[in-house]
Order: sequence, then structure tokens, then C-alpha cells
Amino acid sequence: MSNTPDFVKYAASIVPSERQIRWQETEFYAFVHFGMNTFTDSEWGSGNEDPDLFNPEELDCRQWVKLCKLAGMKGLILTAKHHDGFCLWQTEYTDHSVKSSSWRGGKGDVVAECAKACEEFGLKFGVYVSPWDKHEETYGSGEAYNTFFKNQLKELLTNYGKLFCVWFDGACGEGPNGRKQDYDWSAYYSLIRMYQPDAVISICGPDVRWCGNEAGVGRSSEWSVVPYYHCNSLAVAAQSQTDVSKPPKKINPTAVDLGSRKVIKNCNKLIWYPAEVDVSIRKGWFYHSSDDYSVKPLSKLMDIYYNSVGANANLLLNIPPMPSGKINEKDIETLLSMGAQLEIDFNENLADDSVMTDNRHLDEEHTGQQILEPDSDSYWHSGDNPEGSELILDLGDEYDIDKVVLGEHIATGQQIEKFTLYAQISGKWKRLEKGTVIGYKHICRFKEIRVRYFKLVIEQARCFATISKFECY
Ligand code: FUL
Repeated sequence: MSNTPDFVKYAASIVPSERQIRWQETEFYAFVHFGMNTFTDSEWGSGNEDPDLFNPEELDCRQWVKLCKLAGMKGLILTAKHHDGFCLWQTEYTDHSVKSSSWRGGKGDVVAECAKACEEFGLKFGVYVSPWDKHEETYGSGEAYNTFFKNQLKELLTNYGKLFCVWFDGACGEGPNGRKQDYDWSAYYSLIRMYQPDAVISICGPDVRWCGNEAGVGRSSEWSVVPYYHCNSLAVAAQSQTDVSKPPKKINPTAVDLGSRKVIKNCNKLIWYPAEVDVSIRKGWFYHSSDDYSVKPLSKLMDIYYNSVGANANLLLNIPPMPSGKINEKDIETLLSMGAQLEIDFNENLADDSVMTDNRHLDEEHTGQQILEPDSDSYWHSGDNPEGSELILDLGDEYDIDKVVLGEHIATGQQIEKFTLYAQISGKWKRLEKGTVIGYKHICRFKEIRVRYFKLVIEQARCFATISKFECY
């Protein structure tokens, strides 16, 4: 410990805010892209669409939310305003909204309906608001647009109950000769902190990091403590989409590693900035009947789940409703099977009544056995000599197991840098996985084995190591 370099001690000292911890626990939630594009069969609108085109005759937000719940999701983020500027709520600040549509005589409010349905079914609710607004004429003027945007934000922050997330997109397709708006990010953030202090501000914001692609690909080592410059909104915008026909496809290979010692060594400012993987269940973000055959199969969705939620990231899965205002049968089928698969995969934690021993612990409140307590604030702590720590789990009997879920107690930071998981087979320790990041959650998957004992060895950690989850399925 005394040999730990200062930059490693510094990284070890970075902890998440309470709101980031609550967000991390949300794990898997829906993105709902619904708006003018749904009715014009496009991905990016022009901003000049006739509001009357918006006419979801059978709008059924309860159907969306019920489905999300059955799919195993814990929240929903709705596109309150996409790049075309059409607002799904009764805003006072533009006519380009549901108010000008003859849908429900101009009295409809999708944000209100969706927020209500989320409340009814116990899902968290969040809003996507595009800073880039193709319709609004003050866009590009600086101050006037910032005032307009803050007014709109305030409506969303104060009229729709509790929000768990405000999602700011970095995309802008104005091109080099287009309008340039200088966003007053800090004023936007202050408003959100003032009215919704528990909401995370994602992507072009300080709380949640975009994983860097829209293909559902997470990093194998997804660090939550990363250099501060990753949360610079201008940098995020620069990596985002600039042309509707060219969605960002892959993680930039130079950014595969964002937080190992090598990367953070020369950084003087680090931040807790955990990753979110956003991906659509279909080809597009908005509904197009031509995409009905591109609904991702269950196997693909499960892979995405394991590579995001199972790899220290959250999963934001987009489900776009049809112009009717309902979700298509094909998406329903896949989402229901995903919910059922998750139930099967995590049916019964076989480590519930087990015994966990360790070869060191900080004190009697932080022994290996504490990991098995259901409360997320009970955890094992190695003390300040983490390397070479071992935890041995005795299930009491042999069981068929193909997954072990591990998690650090992230309220005390991200510490573990290298670990190995073993199972005892015929009296010998067999290596199941050698990894780097554990973070909030890491799911080790392997070919089913019949096993009674597991061993977790911490080979490298920052200042200490903690484990708060060790589950077997
Ligand atoms: C992108 C946008 O341009 C897409 O239309 C979509 O909203 C996606 C989630 O973010 O940057």
C-alpha cells in the first residue's frame, strides 16, 4: 500500500454521487423514440413538418410501460423533443408541438401520459431533449436560444413528477456552414440540479458517459473512473452523429481503454463517469414498417445485455412505437422473451445461504460473509493490502452453475484491476475467468459445471478491494 503511486491513490479516491449510484442500480431501461419522425417515416426531420401529421390515434403509453416491465426494465426515457424540434408536451414556448396538432383537439400530452404510466407501473421516468433544434428560429443566436431551451427544460423538470434522467444528445447535423449554437451547458445543468436533484444528466452531461457507439457494444474493461475531459460536452458532440446517414458505428479503437493505470497516469483530473450502452431493438431509432424484419433476435439482445449490464455498464434499449401509438407485435414478442430469459437466467441465487471465507478483511464488519447479506451496503473489505486477497464460497452442496455475478461496493470507489475466478472441480481449482474491471456488476459466464466451491482472487487493486455481490446461477 505504501508503494501505491499517488495517481493510483487519487483514482481510488473518486466515488460516485448518490444519484449515480441510484442510476447504476437501474441497470436496464427503455429508450422510446416517438415523435414527428414516426409519422414521416424518417430518422431526422426537417423541422418544417406540419404538426397535424402527428396523430397517434391509439396512443397507449400503458402498453409501452407494461411491456418494459415484463422485459425486466426498471425505467423509461422518452424523446420529449428530437432534432426536428416538435415537442410532445404542452409547451408554452413554441407552437411546434402537440398543441398545434388536431390530435385530441390540441390537448394531448405524450410526456404527461408516459410519466403517469411509469408511475402506475413503478418504472423510473426520464426525458431525452435534443439541444439541436432544427425548427426553432432562435437556434444559433446564442442567448435567445439558451433562454428558450431553459424555459422548455423548466417545464419538463417541473410538470411531470420525478425524473431519473435528463438525456442530452450530442448530435448536430448543421454542417460546417450551418447555424452554430453556443449552448449554455452550465445553466442547463444548474436548472436540472435545482428542480430534479436526483436526476442524472447523461451523455452531454456530467453524470453518465455514452459508450461511444450505437451498436450495443460495450468495452471488455469498462472503467467508471476516467479522465475528466471525457465529460466535456463539446468533445462528446464532436464524436456524435453529424449526418443522419452515418450513425457512429464503432468504439474508436484509440478509446478502447479509458481508465487503466496506463491511461490515467498523466491525468491531473479524474471523474466518476460510468458508461451507458444505447442501442435500438431495430435498425432505426424511430419506427419504420420497413424495419419490421430487423427486430433483433433474443440471442442478440441477450448478448448485448451481458456485454453491458454484465460488464459494468447500463443498458438503454430503444423500442420505437408505431404511428398508431402502440408497439409492434414483433418487438413485443422479442421483449417478452427477453424478460422470460432474464427470469430463467437469474431465477435463484444459489449462493444465498452459503458460507464465504476470506484470507483477510478490514474488520469484523467487513468479512467475506457480509457479501452474502442481502443489503447492498454490506460488503467485504480487504483492508489496505488487497493484492492476493482470496474469497472462498462454499455452497454447502454441489449445484449446476453457469454464471457468477460479482460486484464491488462502488460507494467506496472502483478499486479492483485484476481478478481471477476459480471453481473447484475434482479437488482442483480450475480457472473460469481472468479479468480486469468488476465495478458495479460483472457477470462471469462459463460452460455449466457441477460445483460446490468457488474462489475469487484479487491480483491487483488500487488502495483496497471490496466485494458486495457474489451470486451464483
Ligand atoms: C443520436 C441521434 O441523432 C439519433 O437520432 C438518436 O436520437 C440517438 C439516440 O442519438 O445522436
